[in-house]
Amino acid sequence: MQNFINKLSTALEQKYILTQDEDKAPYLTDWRKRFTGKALAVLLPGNTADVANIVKLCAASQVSIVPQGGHTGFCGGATPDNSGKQVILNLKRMNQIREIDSANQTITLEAGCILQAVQEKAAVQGFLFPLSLGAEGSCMIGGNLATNAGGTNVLRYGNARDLCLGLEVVTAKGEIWNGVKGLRKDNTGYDLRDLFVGSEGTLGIITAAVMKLYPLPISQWTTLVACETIASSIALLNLFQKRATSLLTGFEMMTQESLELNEKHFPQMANPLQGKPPFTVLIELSDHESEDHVRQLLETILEEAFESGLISDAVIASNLSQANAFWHMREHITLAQAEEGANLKHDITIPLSSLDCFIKETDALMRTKFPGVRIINFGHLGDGNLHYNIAPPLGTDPKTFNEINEKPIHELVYAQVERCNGSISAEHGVGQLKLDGLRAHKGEVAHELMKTLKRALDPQNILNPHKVVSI
Ligand code: FAD
Ligand code: 2HG
Ligand code: ZN
Repeated sequence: MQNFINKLSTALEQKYILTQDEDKAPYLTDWRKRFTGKALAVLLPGNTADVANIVKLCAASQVSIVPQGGHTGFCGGATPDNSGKQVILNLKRMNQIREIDSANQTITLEAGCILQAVQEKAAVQGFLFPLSLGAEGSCMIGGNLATNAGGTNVLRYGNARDLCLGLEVVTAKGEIWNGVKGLRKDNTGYDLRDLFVGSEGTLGIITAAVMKLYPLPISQWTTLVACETIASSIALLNLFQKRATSLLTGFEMMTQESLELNEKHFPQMANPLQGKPPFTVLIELSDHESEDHVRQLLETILEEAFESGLISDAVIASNLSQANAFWHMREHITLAQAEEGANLKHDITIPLSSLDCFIKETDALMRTKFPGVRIINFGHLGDGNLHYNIAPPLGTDPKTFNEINEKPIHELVYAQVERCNGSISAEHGVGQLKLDGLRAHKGEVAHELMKTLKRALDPQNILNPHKVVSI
């Protein structure tokens, strides 16, 4: 292996080849501290040619590569295995914005750009880069594309895939595919871009992308409302979709149990709504016309919702800092869960028409079979995407509880997801966490097709092996 490390120094300056334990350590464990691995080396390429040269060397020596961005993913996709024979290819040095094309409303950027930096850069030029998620201060565009990240604006602007127009990718052979085009129409055969988006580093290494930009809205209004049932939350969503149409940019749901956990760890984030409603919904409208226009629209819809009994209370944010506080309350649930200790995550989508039934049935089954568990259910209701997370009963050691109950709890939730024709991964991907689950969920034909693609694009199986599909 020393021979291989020596060869690497022909492709990359020595200081960007990390082989000492203390240098590698920050790259070996994911954000959630759920996965840890070992690595032969951590490589920090500075440009696409570096990546291509590294891949060629790895291919020649049969060394497998784990691509890595901010390492904030929830499924262990960016964590190496325990063999100590894989290299981590972290793209953080590739953080240049190549171009903002105002007429085309696109941004061309390298994979290592931090999401928040991209949003800020776009805003300075008067544009909205709509991808937005809790990890935006550390996740990277390459990771967002590789996981097809979702977040809080999908309802209006779509997920990472919908925002992507073109890609630059280094293939498993170390060739560079230049698909850096900002075209909204391009029907030239198979869509290679769509193949790499969401492939979690198993088919190619994304080095750059062309992404869509939108005009910055001139006004945004945020409100928190109280709903007694999930059915009324969905009816409320449909009302907003009908009355506000494309002005509706956020529709998030938090159960009382989720907010209680939040308040336990972040008392400053108490729910401003009265009476601890079973479901708190955060709604955001964005407008390009005027403050008054959107404010009046919001008030009219809320009045209608009160009159028809869909909501029992509402608080409209009176300024930006209050709006931010509402969003922080929503985004801190993940952090509150991390503070509380290990928990079991389920990132699922259910058709909105089956969501009421899913929650009622699954809650009842969960509470009967696993008495005392806390159901930390929240998520992007506008997308039918629930984070149906399970925290162990109070007073139980999370590690011991999860060791015994992880498998049957996942089985219960995923059986319910199947019954409702939903998905076991809405936005977080598959990685190593859901490798087995995917095989069962996807169906044999689809799973075989995925393996065929993997074999065709990476016949040596050197790109992130045993993530997403095993061949
Ligand atoms: P990493 O974790 O480094 O990698 C993720 C996967 O992509 C791995 O399989 C890796 O091998 C691969 N990969 C990384 N870079 C490349 C590349 N350049 N080329 C090829 N493959 C690559 N996700 C959501 O979808 N919605 C949310 O609302 C959301 N909220 C979050 C909130 C918090 C607090 C946290 C910690 C995470 C959240 N996530 C969310 C999950 C995570 O942030 C996303 O999955 C994000 O897109 C991962 O980006 P990353 O740069 O950290 O990728
Ligand atoms: C969110 O929507 C993220 O906040 C995290 O996707 C979800 O913590 C989770 O399970
Ligand atoms: Zn989410």
